[in-house]
Amino acid sequence: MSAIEIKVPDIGDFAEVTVIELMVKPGDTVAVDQSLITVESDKASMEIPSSHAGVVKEIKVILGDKVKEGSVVLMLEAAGAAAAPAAAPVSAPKEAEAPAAPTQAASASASASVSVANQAPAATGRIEVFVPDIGDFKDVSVIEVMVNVGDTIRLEQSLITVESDKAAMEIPSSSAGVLKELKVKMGDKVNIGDLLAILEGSAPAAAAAAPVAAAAPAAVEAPAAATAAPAAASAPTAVAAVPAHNPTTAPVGLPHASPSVRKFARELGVPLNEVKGSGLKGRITDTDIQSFTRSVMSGAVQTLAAASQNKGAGAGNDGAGLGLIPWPKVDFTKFGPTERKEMSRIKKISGANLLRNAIMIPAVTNHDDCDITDLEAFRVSTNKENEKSGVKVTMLAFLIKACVAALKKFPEFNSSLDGDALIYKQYFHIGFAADTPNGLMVPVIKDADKKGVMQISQEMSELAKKARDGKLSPAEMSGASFTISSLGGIGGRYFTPIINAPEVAILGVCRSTIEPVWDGKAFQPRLMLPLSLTWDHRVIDGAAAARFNVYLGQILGDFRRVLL
Ligand code: CAO
Repeated sequence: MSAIEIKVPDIGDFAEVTVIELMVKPGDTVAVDQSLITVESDKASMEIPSSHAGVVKEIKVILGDKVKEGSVVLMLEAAGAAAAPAAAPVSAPKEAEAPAAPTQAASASASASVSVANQAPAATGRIEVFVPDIGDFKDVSVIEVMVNVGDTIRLEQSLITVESDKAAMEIPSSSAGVLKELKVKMGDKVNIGDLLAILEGSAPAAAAAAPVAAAAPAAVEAPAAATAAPAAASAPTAVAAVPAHNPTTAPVGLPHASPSVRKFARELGVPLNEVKGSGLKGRITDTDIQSFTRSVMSGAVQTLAAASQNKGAGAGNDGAGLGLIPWPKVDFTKFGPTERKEMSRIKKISGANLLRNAIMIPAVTNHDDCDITDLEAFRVSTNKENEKSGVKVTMLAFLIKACVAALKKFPEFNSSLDGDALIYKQYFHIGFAADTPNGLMVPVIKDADKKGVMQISQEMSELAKKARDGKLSPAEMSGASFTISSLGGIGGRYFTPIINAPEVAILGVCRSTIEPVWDGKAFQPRLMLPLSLTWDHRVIDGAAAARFNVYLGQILGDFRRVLL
């Protein structure tokens, strides 16, 4: 085994390129021709492949570094037969593989390029634009068309983006004029010399002298290095990939991403221009593609295409963004008379929130019953005593106080997820679901730990009235750290409430009923309250949820336990 330097090979007539992506790390085993880093010039991003197989010992570049031919990219411990023979060091791929006097060739091409470019804007009349020399690549795919028929094209303006398996490159126009016809479309395979577009030139007549030369792409304009570059494994894809024109304009509207990332996005059907890049200068990385895909799959975002498909589909997402089959569209009038009524604004808003919370939270519900016989007797007698005060103590107010005690004992139920961390709230703001003519609303009792049952009952009745009258302020509906949804006044046994994100749990309560409960000697008639606790399994375990319910039941059974 021997350590060898892997250097940037001949990258054509680019003096310096920027390292925009590191694709391997120390310890990785790399194969011959495996891409190591991605570098970028103004026009093309290109992956630098390894000329040898082996294990990466040390990376010699960091993101943002400027590198050029000969810069050391990394140290490799070469392995087995793939290792370079000592006589042909990897550090000199160009000399070893491209002996055809690259310096002179390159400068010859540069001057040819200049002379042609000088003539180019002079073209008039019909001008054909061809695919220039794109090195020794064949059948590169058109992955983006950047202009439309009728556009006025500047000299050097990028017309299309093509992609080989190693490099994405923009093909600029060799002439100025109005685009009359585009001869390629997305997905076409193109080669050097293919007719790309037809322009109508508008420049001075001097151009007539060499219209074909101006439009002709290939031999004259190509960097000679490209033709000199052999097809060896370590051959500098960049050289071959760089389009003939020197860049004069920055790419417009093209998302920044390396060829492998573009390929990855295409495989997943991710629209690259909708992905926010987190890399250097906003470059889109593999991780960005993965996060975007996850967000779409979870329903957190929609692609623009899915959004426009769903437009007009009412409040609902039709599931296209999740890869589900579309929502059934039925002509109900076939089956009987119907009437269409718009949903209330509140229903539309809460519907979208409920959908997100139902899909995104791995929620589980634990059901339990607790004995509130004594508590109910106390509540009834308290209300009798306080009849004249006008404040009626409700079971829900006791539930709020009992939940505060349970939240103090099990603080993760009073938390929220923040990436990989939990935010533990040291306040106890309890939301309660209120049924209103316009739909479900959740007013919040702030600092419930600091308030007595009487005060909570009074605030609840005021907030519930405001909710029914549609007069709740946003502040009165925000900041909850835990929510209770009580159907006790209506009926039912158990249900599975949906967590009100970013909270991590919600308590559902149904109607209490007298039931026979075995006390060890006999069945006793006891008032039993059904509890349904839904919790976020990312934050809470089933055992903790069962303990929460048991503790809550103990408190509701005997409030003196709060003092313990
Ligand atoms: N068991 C038995 N009786 C109960 C009870 C329970 N768990 N909870 C309340 N009751 C009784 C009350 O004691 C009251 O009886 P009286 O009139 O004889 O005193 C009666 O039911 C009505 O109570 P209420 O519903 O007016 O008062 P509340 O404090 O229980 O609830 C509020 C207030 C605003 C939460 C309630 O009116 C409400 O809107 N509930 C619906 C919540 C909801 O829609 N949840 C579902 C969300 S998920 O879609």
